[in-house]
Amino acid sequence: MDDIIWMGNQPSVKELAKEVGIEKSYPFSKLKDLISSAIKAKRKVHFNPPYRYDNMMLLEELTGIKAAVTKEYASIELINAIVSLRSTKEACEIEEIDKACNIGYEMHTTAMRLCKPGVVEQYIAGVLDGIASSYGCMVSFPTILTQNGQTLHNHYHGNILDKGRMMLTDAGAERVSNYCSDHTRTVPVGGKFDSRQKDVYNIVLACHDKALELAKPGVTYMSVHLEVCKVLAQGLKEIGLMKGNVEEAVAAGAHALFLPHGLGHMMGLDVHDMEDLGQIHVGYDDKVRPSTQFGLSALRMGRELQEGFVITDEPGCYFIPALIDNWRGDKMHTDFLCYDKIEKFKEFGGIRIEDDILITPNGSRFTGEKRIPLTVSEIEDIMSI
Ligand SMILES: [Mn+2]
Repeated sequence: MDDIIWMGNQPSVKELAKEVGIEKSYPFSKLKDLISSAIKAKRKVHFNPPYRYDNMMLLEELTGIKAAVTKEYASIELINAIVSLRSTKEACEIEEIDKACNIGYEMHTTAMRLCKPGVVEQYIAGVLDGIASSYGCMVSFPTILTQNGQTLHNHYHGNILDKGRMMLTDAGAERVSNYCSDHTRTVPVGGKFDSRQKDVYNIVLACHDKALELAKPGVTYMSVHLEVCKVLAQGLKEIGLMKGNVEEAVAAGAHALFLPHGLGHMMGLDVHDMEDLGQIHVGYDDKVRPSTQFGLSALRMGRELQEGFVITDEPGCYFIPALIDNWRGDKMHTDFLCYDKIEKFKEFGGIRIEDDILITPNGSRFTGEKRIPLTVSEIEDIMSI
């Protein structure tokens, strides 16, 4: 009665269980006895790696395994089974992702229209939260919206937008079903790219297009990432920031000064889908193993693509002053990096472009009905309205 008074009629646990297809219920109070007898009978008890402290403590109570080490006893068989179920999206899941992307479209196009000199970042970030809420959703992760896009996960929204800077917005919507969208756009404050911004932007756009061209079933995302890095190095060579042989530069990891993260990750029921189960089980397998090289080691998704995967395509180009100083001081990759020229880009910031793509039988397609303005002219057009 108390629940009804304060919150209205609530579904019973039994009703909730039925909704997800559980026919036979078992009282929670008996769970410990059930597990104890299974352990006594030397049966393996399978559980996921817990990431919430209350679940760690509950697992300690149920299994006798100390909370501090429950993760180490998580079941690899169960993790692999869940990853294989969730990696390939069904039609009803794709429909939810498409709907989340449609809300993402409205969030990003609104951010572009509001991006004017003198506006405080937090105002725009707040409007984006409100758009998600107005569709009964929430944001799929704390919005990244900043004119300091060179900091990859910048959640500080206190700057006043300055003419001459660019605003990077990495944001998405999460539906009640928990399916997400995750897009990034980088736009010039005030609506016009200057020539240097246009040059770097078009290099990142070429990287983004390269991934779309290559992503299809049977291709590893690691190989797509590396091809994208070559497009980046080639473009930076053409504007005088890199030099030497592009293949060798990428093999050495010199381009990672500008792109210290990976091309993308699985996306779906969570924005970094299934990574709470351990990224290694989601993005890698026996054939494709993670690299330890700076930059490539941050690639979350390296394994072979299959039809039905939803992944992000999110290359970027960043000028991180502390990293530039650090590498220059250590004389890192001096055969490939033109530090005198790079020095002049220290105030540039960073650019990232991100779309969510569905792997189809022969290639890939964007998720969502409409593509968020992407090219220099598309962005300048929408920002001039
Ligand atoms: Mn992302």
